[in-house]
Formats: sequence, structure tokens, C-alpha cells
Amino acid sequence: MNADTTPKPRNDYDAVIVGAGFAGLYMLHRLRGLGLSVRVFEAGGGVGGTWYWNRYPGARCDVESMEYSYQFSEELQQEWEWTERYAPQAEILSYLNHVADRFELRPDIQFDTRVEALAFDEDSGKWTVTTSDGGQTTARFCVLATGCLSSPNLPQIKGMESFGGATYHTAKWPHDGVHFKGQRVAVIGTGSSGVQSIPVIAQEAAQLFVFQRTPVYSVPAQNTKLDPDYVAKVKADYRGFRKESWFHPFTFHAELNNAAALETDEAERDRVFDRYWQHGGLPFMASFNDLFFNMEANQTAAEFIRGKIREIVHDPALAEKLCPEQTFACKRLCVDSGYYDTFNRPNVTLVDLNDEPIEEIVETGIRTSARTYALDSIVFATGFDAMTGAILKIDITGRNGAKMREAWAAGPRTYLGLNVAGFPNLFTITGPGSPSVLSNMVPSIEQHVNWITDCVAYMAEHGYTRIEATPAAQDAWVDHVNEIASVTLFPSCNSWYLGANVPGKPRVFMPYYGFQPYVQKCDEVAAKDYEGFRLSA
Ligand code: NA7
Repeated sequence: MNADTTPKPRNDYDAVIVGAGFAGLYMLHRLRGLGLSVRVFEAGGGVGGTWYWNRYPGARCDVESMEYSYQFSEELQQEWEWTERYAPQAEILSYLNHVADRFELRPDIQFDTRVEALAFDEDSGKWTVTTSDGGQTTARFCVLATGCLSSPNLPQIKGMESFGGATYHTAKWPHDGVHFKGQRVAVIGTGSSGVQSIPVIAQEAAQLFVFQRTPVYSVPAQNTKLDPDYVAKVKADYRGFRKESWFHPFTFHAELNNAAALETDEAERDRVFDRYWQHGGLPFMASFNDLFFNMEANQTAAEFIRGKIREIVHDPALAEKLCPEQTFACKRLCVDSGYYDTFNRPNVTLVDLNDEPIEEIVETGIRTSARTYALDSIVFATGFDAMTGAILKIDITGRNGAKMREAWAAGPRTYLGLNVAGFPNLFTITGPGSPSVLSNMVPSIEQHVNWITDCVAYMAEHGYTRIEATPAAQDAWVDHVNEIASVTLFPSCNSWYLGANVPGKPRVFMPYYGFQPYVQKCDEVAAKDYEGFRLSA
């Protein structure tokens, strides 16, 4: 495309990107490739997003490393060597640092700078970006690459400030690590972050108290060093391997069993479940094709996992307390390394918050309705204000003074999870209304970045300077997202997909279920000259 070649003052760019994680880095690479001037603002001191912040013990990805990576560069995917089936946080962070260096991205990224406000100026057609360093930058395009799980949720518990020991949130973990040796430690929360960190902290702490509000379904990762023969096989046709996952309902490799749990006799069903359990990880969800659509089928998987918990945990009463009752995989399924077995350790105590709710945090520890737990450290593994939290932290003002916080007061509304009516030239990557967290994030990010890049190029070719979703297209899309969600079992539990984990957050199912139909829709929209968007000069 023909980029504007007139010299620009340092605070005016063609595009501003917020965030330098997987999404922001690739977006920068692509927009620069169009010849655009681009500035990235990143709150962290380095690249990596989620993988920069979540340095808690045991942190690793629940999607296999050979496919939790970029595919846009054949050289990159050939040269990078993953060491384990599931990459630990530090390795993913090294990978992203490598990407930043390899594609010389750093000069265009301003670190330690949080975007505080975005305001659209009708006359100039540009966004003014106000940053935490007091700076103001203008840009025609603005891309929110702020991540789905980047705004930590810290519960407000009475007396928190009075605790005399140390407190940590898994998503804001100190960079030089934490030593728990000899300590009495509490972990509050048993989602993925709790499930991954609890077995590791238990090995070091003198005493570990796990404060559980809702028991969780977890499948063993069966993590292992990567087999060089397997890696060589994938790399021999990496494009083919990626294509297979692109067309897989989960967007990562998993053997799909095209049989219904309800049409399979119990003994055979258990054999199948066990085979997937031994294989490990999220592919367990592919063991039968009716698990997400029929509660009776769903509960066969639930009961299988409860059976495993009863087998693993020696104390039957404790095992019952660890058994989840809600819909299987309605909250994101966890993938663990020794989670349930950790409760057999003599230094680990489960505190069931349904029996003894937390009343307050005191100087010496946590007081529940039953007793006071004396503690040296408290770890909050309490998750995120997911999908909308990081976006709504920014004071965003669109056309005619419209506020994003008001536009989303009853829950997020987007067209394709890519743009919001009333907010021209503002794109979201893996925003609410797109498959994002229900898919393998990296291919989803690449699909969005590619779509946005093509859109910006199209606008330049056709002399357009402004794009914005029409309210009608947005309304129809929001209805469609809800309609699809309603045929699944996802809305049947209090998950962060629904915003149910954050007090006061509107209860709306945020991601779109179905990667392939979604991609098809995005492609059709582009092919029909961005149908559902208003383009203007
Ligand atoms: P999650 O999955 O949201 O888990 C948070 C956990 O913290 C969950 O067990 C919550 O219980 C618990 N929680 C939250 N608030 C409280 C309070 N106030 N008291 C007690 N317990 C509380 O976050 P994660 O960081 O583990 O994982 C997020 C995603 O990252 C994960 O799904 C993967 O995609 C990667 P609840 O279930 O709400 O009763």
C-alpha cells in the first residue's frame, strides 16, 4: 500500500497498539509490513503479556507447545526448539523475547507505560492516546491487544491490609521468585493457577492451606520432555500440521471420538474416558461428541473424573470435598501435574469455604467461621476480570462522546469481537464475541491480526480513512453469539466466561463458540467489502 511518507512528529503515528503480548507483537509486525508508523504501549517492563506477568510456581500453558506458537513465519517455527510437551512460562517468555528480537520489534515498543485513556476526535478522525507517563499520542488506528486474562481479580476481603505476612497474586508474581521454605502458606482459589501452583508450593512450604470455594475438574497433563522424533515429524510438514488444527473443532490436535457418550455402554465409556485420561490434557474433552450439549452425557465425564479423584485421594471424606458437582468443563477444564495427589501430603490441608467461609484476614492469618489459620504468606490464585477487564480499565471515548464503559454497561457488545459501533478505527484482538478463550489463542490471534491488516490495506487501497461497525450488524452478531452459547452447556455454571467470578459484573457469555464458522463469517464479511461496517473517507 502507499503509506503516508511525510515526516511525522514523534507523537503522531498511523497506528497505536496497546499491549506487547502474542497479539501486540504480531500486530506490530504486520502493520509495519504495510509501511505504517506504529507505536506500541506496554504496561510491563518487557514483552510477553500474560507470560510476562504470570510467573507463579508451576505456570505453564495448557495447549501443547508445538501448537501454542506463531505459524506466520516458517523460519521461526522451524528454528525454535520447545523442550516439553507443555511449555513452562519461562520458555514461552523466552520464545516471545526471541520473536521480538528476530523481527526487530523493540524499537517501536514503549515499555512500563500504561494506556490510561483513548479519545476519538471527530474532526481529525484520530485517536488521542493518553499514557501513564503523562504523554499524549495521536493515531488514526488503535488496536487493543490487551489480552483476555490480564486484569487480575483480587477479592475484597475484610481486614486484608492488616495481614502481617506477605501476599501475592499469581498474575503479579515477583520476578525474582518467592521462597516458601519453612512457611505456613495459604492459596486461595482452585482454578488453573491454583491447580498448577499448589503441587509446587506444597513441596516447599512447611504447611499449605488450600482455600477452596468451588472444586475443579482437572485432567493430568502427562507432561513430558518432547520426543525429538515427534518434533522432527511435525517440522517436516509444519504447515500441514497447522492446517489440521485450524480445521479441528478445538483448534489444536485432539483425537475426536465421533460417538455419543449416551449411546455407549458404561464399561466401554469408561475405557474411552480412561484412554483420554492416560493421554492427558484438554483432548479429554474430545472423548465423546455430546459432552457439551447434553447434561446427562456431560455428567458421565463428570462422574468419571470424580471416580479418579476418589481413587487418587486416600481420605474418602477429603476426596468428596474435592469432587466437583457443576457441569463438566463449563468452567475451563484444568490440566495438572499431581494436583489431586498433593492432598495426600501430610503438610497440605483443604479448607472448604462452603463449610467455613472466610470472615476476615487478621494480622496473623485468615479467620474463617471455624478457626484462625496462622500464616506467613497468602497467595491469591483468584483469577481475572476476564475479557473486558483490561479494556474497560482504559477510559475510552468514541464518537459523540460515547463511553465504552457505558456502551458495555450491560455486558460487552461487539461486531465479530473486532470492533464496537460508535468507536471508529478501534480494533480489539480476540475481543468478546470472538472465539478467543474457547480456541487455541495463538491461531485465533493470528487470524484476527491478519483480518485487521487486510482491512487496513483495503481501506488504503480504496481511499477510506474510517471504519466502524453498524449498530444493526453488531446487534445481530450479539444475538447470534448468545444463540450459539445457548445450545451449549457453557452458560450453566458460574464461570469467568460469563463474568460470574467478579462481583457486580454483568452476566453475559462473552466468547463465541465455533472457530471455523467464525473464520468463515470474517472471510465473507471481508469478501463483501466489509459487510456490516460503515466505511468512509
Ligand atoms: P480462575 O479459573 O477464575 O480461578 C479462580 C479461583 O479463585 C476459583 O477457584 C475461584 O472460585 C476462586 N476465587 C475467586 N474469588 C474468590 C474469593 N473471593 N474467595 C475464594 N475463592 C475465590 O482463575 P485462574 O487464574 O486460576 O485461571 C484463569 C485462566 O487462566 C484459566 O481458565 C486458563 O485459561 C488460564 P470460584 O470457582 O469462583 O468459586
